[in-house]
Amino acid sequence: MVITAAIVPAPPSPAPKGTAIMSTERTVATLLAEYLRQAGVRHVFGYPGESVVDFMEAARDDGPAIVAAVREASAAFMAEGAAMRTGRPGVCLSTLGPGSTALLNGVASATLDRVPLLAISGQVDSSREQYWTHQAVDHGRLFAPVTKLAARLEPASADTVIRRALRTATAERPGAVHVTVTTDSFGMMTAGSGDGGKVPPLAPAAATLDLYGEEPLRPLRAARRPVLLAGAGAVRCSATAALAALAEQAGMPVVVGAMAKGVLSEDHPYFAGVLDMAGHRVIWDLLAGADLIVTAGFDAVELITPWRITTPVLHVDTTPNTDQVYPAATEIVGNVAAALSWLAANCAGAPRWSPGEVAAHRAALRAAWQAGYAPGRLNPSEVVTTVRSAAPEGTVVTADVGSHKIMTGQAWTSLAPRETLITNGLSAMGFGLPAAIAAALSSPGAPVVSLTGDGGFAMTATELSVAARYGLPLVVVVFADGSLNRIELHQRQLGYPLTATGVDPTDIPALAESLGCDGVRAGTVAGLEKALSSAFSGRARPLVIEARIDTSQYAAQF
Ligand SMILES: Cc1ncc(C[n+]2csc(CCOP(=O)(O)OP(=O)(O)O)c2C)c(N)n1
Ligand SMILES: [Mg+2]
Repeated sequence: MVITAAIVPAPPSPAPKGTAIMSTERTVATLLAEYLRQAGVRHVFGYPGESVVDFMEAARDDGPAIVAAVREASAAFMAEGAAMRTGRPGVCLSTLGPGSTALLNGVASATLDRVPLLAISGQVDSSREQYWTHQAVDHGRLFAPVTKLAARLEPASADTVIRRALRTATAERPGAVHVTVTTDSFGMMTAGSGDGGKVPPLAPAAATLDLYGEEPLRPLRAARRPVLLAGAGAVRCSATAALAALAEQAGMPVVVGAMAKGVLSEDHPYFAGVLDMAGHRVIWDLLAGADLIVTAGFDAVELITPWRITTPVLHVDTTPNTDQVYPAATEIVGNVAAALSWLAANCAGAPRWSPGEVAAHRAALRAAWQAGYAPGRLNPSEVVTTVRSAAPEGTVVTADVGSHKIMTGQAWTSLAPRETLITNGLSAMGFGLPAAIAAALSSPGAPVVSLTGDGGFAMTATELSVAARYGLPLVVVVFADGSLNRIELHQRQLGYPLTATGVDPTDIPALAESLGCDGVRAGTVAGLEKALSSAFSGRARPLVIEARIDTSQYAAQF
């Protein structure tokens, strides 16, 4: 079957700065910097070492700006956060050996979160590379399992390999690419470009659609209780308008994956909640009770619990249903926005669900994520909703990983895509604060909030000095429960004594002050409101709020 109707154009390549032909007189370092500028990359997040000083020098005048993190591990998460926010490739930089091994978590995270990332590491001089041991690690073997491509930049082929790296990182499904560059190579002249040295197209998906399997319209037209399940692929394809159109046209509730929050505004009458976050049983009951699930750029990495339901699935994504987490007799593969527009134009019949029915479902979901509420205490859901109420329109929020993420993923009302940055692929602690710093640098003027557990905060707190260095008016809210709560709950469920799941007491406001930030502590909703009262107006220093929470809601729900 050939689908011809309502093919919308793919979104434009993310903001390359023109397609100028580059001069062929370039060192590897200057060529790399020039390509990154042309690809719209404004920051390279990294940590220096001797092997990369030539690259940093090449970028010094015209950019991209080198942003020094406190450690490489955070730099990689900063690059991931910048890419999530902007849609353009994130870039991180390390030296050889200990620098490159420290990048690993953020690089793996970008691959599993389907975020385009270019990780660059220096290496010992090429004359010693094959035998040297001091600080020498084989980057190809180190990064191969956690990237789409682990390549070497050499003067003779740098031009092609940089284009290959950028295109590979951004092509569906996007992910991380690592390039290793020996110290001497950075300073060598490139062989020149035979084919123009242009940044390749970096658009996420083609405008056309392929159809595999059975005819797609018959099950959609026959369905009486269909539900849409949207994921990060819908964000990458800028499918917001098409998703809303299909939801309204067919009268379908829309469940989203955590990494797609905001792809349908959460005040839309057909918004039906976030999968596998707080209150997850209510969402799974909705999906189990549906007679058809239409996925929209949904990816298996957005699951936390196994897919146990038997509802038929119509798979719509940029890639075929290669994961097979669910069986699907029909796959519409290509640009997700185009596919949804085509379905909206061709789904006949009256709306299947009324807005009132979806509102009743949302009320049940809200009751579920508020379960375990402790009167008179500061509840995790109240931290999320209180910060949300204080945050101006257009606020970007990041969550770290733990119980607070599960609550934030459901209780934070997201109104637009790329405003809520969550990792659900690798789900590594230590993502949230670095991602928030990068988001603030990437979108000057946008309010940015980081919601983090006290464990993840302890891993990355010294990065606050980076936010202070740049005068970022970031608001960091630490869910202080003295616990690695998500793991503590497992120990409790198994009846084990608590082992190694405490978080050592820290005077968080004092720590924040020592790193050039303002710090305050709150233990009630009123106290939190007071702390937030001037948080979003005219500050030039980051603000860190230690929110002393009661964990009864977590214990009741997760
Ligand atoms: C780097 C890393 N190490 C360990 C884990 C396993 N893990 C998942 S949640 C969690 C607890 C997080 O504690 P905290 O940051 O205090 O958040 P809370 O659960 O208390 O909200 C741990 C240890 C992980 N996801 N990432
Ligand atoms: Mg905690």
